[in-house]
Amino acid sequence: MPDRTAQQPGWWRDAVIYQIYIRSFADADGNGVGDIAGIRSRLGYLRELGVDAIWITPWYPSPMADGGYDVVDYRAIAPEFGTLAEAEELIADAHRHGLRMLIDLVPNHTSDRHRWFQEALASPPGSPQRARYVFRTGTGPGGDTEPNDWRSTFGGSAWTRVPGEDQWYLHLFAPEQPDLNWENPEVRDEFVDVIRFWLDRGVDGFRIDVANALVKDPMFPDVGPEAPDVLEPPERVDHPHWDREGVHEIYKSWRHVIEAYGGDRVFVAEAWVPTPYRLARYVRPGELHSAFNFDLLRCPWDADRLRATIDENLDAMGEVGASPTWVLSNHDVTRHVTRYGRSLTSGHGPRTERLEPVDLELGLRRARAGALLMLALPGGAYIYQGEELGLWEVEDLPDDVLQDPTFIRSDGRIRGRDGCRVPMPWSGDAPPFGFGPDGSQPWLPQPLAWKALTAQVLREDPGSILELYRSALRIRRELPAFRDGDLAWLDGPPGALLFERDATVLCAVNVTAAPFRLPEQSEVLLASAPLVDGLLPPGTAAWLRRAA
Ligand code: ISL
Repeated sequence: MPDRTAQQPGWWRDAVIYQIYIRSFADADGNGVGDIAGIRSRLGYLRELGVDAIWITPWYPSPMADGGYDVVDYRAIAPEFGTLAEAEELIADAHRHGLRMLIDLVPNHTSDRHRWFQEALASPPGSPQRARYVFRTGTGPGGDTEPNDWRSTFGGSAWTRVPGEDQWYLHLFAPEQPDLNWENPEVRDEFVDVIRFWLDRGVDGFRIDVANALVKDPMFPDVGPEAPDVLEPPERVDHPHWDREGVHEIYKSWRHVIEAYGGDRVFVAEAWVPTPYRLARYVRPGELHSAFNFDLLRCPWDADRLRATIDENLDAMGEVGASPTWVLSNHDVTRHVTRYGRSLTSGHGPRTERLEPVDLELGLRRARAGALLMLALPGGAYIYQGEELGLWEVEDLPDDVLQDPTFIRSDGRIRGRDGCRVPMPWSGDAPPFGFGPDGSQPWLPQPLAWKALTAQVLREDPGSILELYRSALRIRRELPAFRDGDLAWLDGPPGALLFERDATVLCAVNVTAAPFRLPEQSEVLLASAPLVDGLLPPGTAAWLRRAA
């Protein structure tokens, strides 16, 4: 077995990082969207929860065509979120609370309102202003047809025509998100400068948005009939615009930039790629520090599939000396309480109109067990805001409040990602549940039933999921067995997962097995649900300690 700790020691290898979707975390000024002041007021909560770091989704000025992933100015803060001075204070505050802080870098595309894109539209074809983006001549008479068959991840063509011209521009996401031309050295220099700008302000690292998209096949060939459906990750290797070899050059150059700053600053890649072995290429020595492994999140609640996913990822990361980074939920996928509450848990989507009924009680039970599984695995983990409260996907949001471009671009066939972005319930009996000041209106309506899931209510219930996360994070911090390292599988009944992290610490998960007896002479450190007659029931996980 490869020695995973052989290279690149560092805090990120086993860190637990909390994802803040800023619009929905805490709204201090009452305008309906979360803000920096709101985050600052909740740092105590995050420290008590026991995470090591936070990652904040884009906070830059943006028309919000895609929740802020359409950036107008990479060196400023959106007025609805605060000011640059407040951002700097937040970084300092986070550090005072012992939390590292990552921010979101969006290098694949800008907003169409970005100065560069406005200049491009105002300049003629072939001009240096246009060369910052990907403009191509249309095909057919008059250039009336798209340059090729590439599809937007949000539905529809990936090309939009410039009015009155035969020129089209590329957008792998919404038309308001034109793709940058990474063949252009000016674009490369600009992002190095942006990275330095934020490192100079003290951030501990960056999450790189669609890290697998920056480089395109220069021949722009058709993708062909297997063009992926809306929001579904591609299956294919050697795709003309996903996961191309050329992206690795960029990340090697960024590694030099960040190393020069010292202080253990890191990059994490967001890259939906077909296999863990493709993902591992992003974290080879000299490239990025970590990369989200979305396989756990795509994996149904099935013991064999979970075990295979875990093994494959440990193996792939081990081959390059990197550490895996586990994720159960984020702002793009159906919350896992809901996924796990469906009999066919097909992973993270799709969010079509025809949804199977959901059993939220079952989903919560499995989500609790899933948390203990994820947090017992070797490597780092991300917690998406609200998963520690057991929030479910809000699937009955009225059409007229939906903002996700996938909803509009799929003609309503896909509900989109708003259901996992509903603002956090903090306290009180009625909306806005402490998300904003009383009387304020959150940008998406919160379910009334969330009054039972506020941080305040759960904090007072020792059996709550919030207390389970807190205990798990405390134990994980205290016991050296949970540090960066390996696992060894032990025999368990079919439908169960049983592994040890060292000779003394074990994790047992009853995925779908009959209740079973835990290994002899072991003491239960933490369980996601009570044992019944000394047996671990289905949908339950436990951490155990035994004498060495
Ligand atoms: O979510 C996916 C699969 O379910 C991916 O295809 C995802 O859309 C893609 O990896 C990019 O996501 C990121 O960039 C988007 C933004 O809308 C997402 O919120 C962000 O996480 C464009 O910037």
